[in-house]
Amino acid sequence: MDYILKRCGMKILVIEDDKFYAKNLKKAIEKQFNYEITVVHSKEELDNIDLQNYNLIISDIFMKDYDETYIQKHLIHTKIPILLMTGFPDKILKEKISKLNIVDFIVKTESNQFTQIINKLQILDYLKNKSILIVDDSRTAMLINMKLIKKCYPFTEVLTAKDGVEALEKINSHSNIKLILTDYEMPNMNGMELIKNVRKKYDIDKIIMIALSSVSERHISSTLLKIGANDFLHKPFAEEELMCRIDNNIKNSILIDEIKDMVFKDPLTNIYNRRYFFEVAQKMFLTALRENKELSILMCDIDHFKKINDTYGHQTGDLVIQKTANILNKSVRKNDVVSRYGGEEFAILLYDCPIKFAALIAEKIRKTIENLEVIDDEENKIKYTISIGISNKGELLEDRIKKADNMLYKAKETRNKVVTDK
Ligand code: GH3
Ligand code: MG
Ligand code: MG
Ligand code: MG
Repeated sequence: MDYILKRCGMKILVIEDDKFYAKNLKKAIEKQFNYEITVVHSKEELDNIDLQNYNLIISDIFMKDYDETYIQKHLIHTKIPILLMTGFPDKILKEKISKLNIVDFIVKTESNQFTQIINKLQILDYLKNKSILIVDDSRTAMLINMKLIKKCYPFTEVLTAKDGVEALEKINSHSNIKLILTDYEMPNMNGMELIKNVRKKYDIDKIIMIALSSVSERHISSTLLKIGANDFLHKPFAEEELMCRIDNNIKNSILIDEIKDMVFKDPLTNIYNRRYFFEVAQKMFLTALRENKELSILMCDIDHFKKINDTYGHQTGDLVIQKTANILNKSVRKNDVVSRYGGEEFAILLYDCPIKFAALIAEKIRKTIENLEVIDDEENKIKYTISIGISNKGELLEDRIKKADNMLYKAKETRNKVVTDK
């Protein structure tokens, strides 16, 4: 799927004679995505369109003023991926349009209206910066699956391995693999062992594994599912069935990500919330003890924040909280955790960070905020400061948080200050 989503700014052409349906479809897509949608309702309009300007075509197969042969003739030379909307994609229809670059059929029913299209667009968007790994010892099977995947999905990379051993190597050296299609019977390491090994490190929502096998013993499929395959397909299967399984599993992943964001992220700042802080802090604390690493905790609180609210209003207060969250996020490493602990309070976990470095980071944050000027909607220029307490001591996580909090309390004696637990 070379064209789709790769160019910046996604442009979609919708070919649909039902004006009411097209208008609502355009609205539904625009509500979710920042895509540019063009709708054509008739042959004349379509004749005047340069298809090369689009990344994706969503087309109805039957239109009032022409039959599918027109669509077929018009779209046959384009390499732009097509999502074809039909009432029922039967074999005869599929044969007729087999030369078109159709990447999926959208089955229109009264109940699903646009959900199928929106889901499909979500899935394609989600996969554009992820990779897939196909594991099979049969070169023929591998090539067939590769061709299908490359045609129908916008993965950044399509990786391959001829057995479980090679697959594990690829997984270790590529961090963005989201989906693995694996054969069962392979030399060196079979699909069962591969799944077991992958699951030691990656949960079923991190890497999706779909097992494919022609073994006749039916109990194999249930065992594969029980040890951690997300799905199973018996060979031979229809290409579209594989695509449905992929789509369903990716959709689940998207939903899980959304739920996690809702549970663990603060909507105002989009950084993690207090719940996530405790969830991760406990794990990090134990890992640090086990691996003999230092874990520093920073408690930060904006000074005289109430005054900002009282002087400029709540909205400006919110803006100051957002800016602060941004600065905190930018001041730490990728694996550190910044969370909104309360109203204008933030807690930061610095993993493998001795207290001396933690103090330097805190001081940098304090200075950045001291030198910052936040400008609100009414052009008010707001100056403010932050106080920070740090600790890396305490046998229990709760003790360490309490100690950092005590240091913050001390910093508040003067404000605009960093106090370290020495
Ligand atoms: P100190 O220097 O001692 O920390 O004083 P302060 O005014 O910053 O602290 P105080 O705890 O007295 O007041 C915090 C205020 O933050 C009170 C609350 O109304 C406000 N606040 C809490 N959450 C939000 C929020 O999400 N948005 C806005 N705008 N204000 C909030
Ligand atoms: Mg095999
Ligand atoms: Mg405060
Ligand atoms: Mg406070």
